[in-house]
Formats: sequence, C-alpha cells, structure tokens
Amino acid sequence: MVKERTFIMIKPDGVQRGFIGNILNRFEQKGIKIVAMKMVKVPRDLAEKHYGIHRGKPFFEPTVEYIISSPVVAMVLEGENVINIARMMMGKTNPSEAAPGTIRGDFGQFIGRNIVHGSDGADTASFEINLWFTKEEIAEYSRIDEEWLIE
Ligand code: IDP
Ligand code: MG
Repeated sequence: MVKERTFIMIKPDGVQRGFIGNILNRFEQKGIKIVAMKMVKVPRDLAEKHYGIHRGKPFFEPTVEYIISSPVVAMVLEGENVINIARMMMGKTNPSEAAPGTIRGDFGQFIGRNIVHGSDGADTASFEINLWFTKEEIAEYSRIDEEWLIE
C-alpha cells in the first residue's frame, strides 16, 4: 500500500451550518483514517498562505475573507490514494455542478460557499499539511479495522 496524506478543511459555512459530524462520518464510513484534527480561528496570514497560489485572481480576497470569517475544522487524512478519494467525495469546486452524493453536491449551491477544502495533489498536500500542522500534532497509529478494509 502506498500511504498518502491529504489536508482537509471544513470551511466556515460547513461549521456554521452544522455539518462537522456529517462530513467526518462520511470519511469514517469510507474507512479513511483521520490522523490529525483541530478547530482553528484562521489568522489572515495563514489564509493568505493557504490560498497563495490564487493571489491576483478576482476571488482571492473574497476567499480569504470567507476563510477567516468564522472557525474552520482542519484535519489530515491518511490512506492509499486518499488525495483523490477525498476530492471525489467532496465533488466539483462549484457546488451547483457537484454530483449528488458528494459533500458539495449535497450541501451547497454557490462556488464562494463550498463547505470543504481538500488538497488537489501530492505537492499541495505536503505544503498544506506543513502549513497547518506541526509534526507533533499528527498521530501515527493503526486502526482495528485495517485488516478487514485493506486488501
Ligand atoms: P478547489 O477548492 O476545488 O481546489 P480552487 O480552484 O483551488 O478549487 O479554488 C479555491 C477556492 O477558491 C474554492 O474552493 C472556492 O472557495 C474559491 N473560489 C474558486 N473559484 C471561485 C470563483 O470563481 N468565485 C468565488 N470563489 C471561488
Ligand atoms: Mg484548490
């Protein structure tokens, strides 16, 4: 098994609308291991670094304002192919185009309020995990269901 890690954030609208449990439940049901998690009132400089790749685009400032407007839940998920699996479970960036059954497809309507963030590749995943978490905040452990889950 090639172990991957990805950074996931339940955005302010997901927290305010009471979807923390539902979103965590989806990852747990899928058999994905959560190896780090915390609630964060995001400082502006962290939000700007996180979305640094989008600096200069028209949605950069509004997205930073959105992310710092209310607490988020940040987490690290671990597993084989977890970056792509989590992106599939989130659905397309614009919730109005995201498939039903995905987080964005089930809970959202507007691109500027899309409930959840997930790293889009191996490089962004390691950048974002290092940005949001220290090494000590990430737990290395086995789950009792692994022998029934992993082929
Ligand atoms: P992603 O979150 O699916 O990876 P990105 O293109 O990386 O999508 O955009 C980052 C975030 O910026 C989006 O999740 C969304 O919150 C916001 N965003 C992107 N494009 C737009 C837009 O056209 N209008 C408003 N917000 C946008
Ligand atoms: Mg992105």
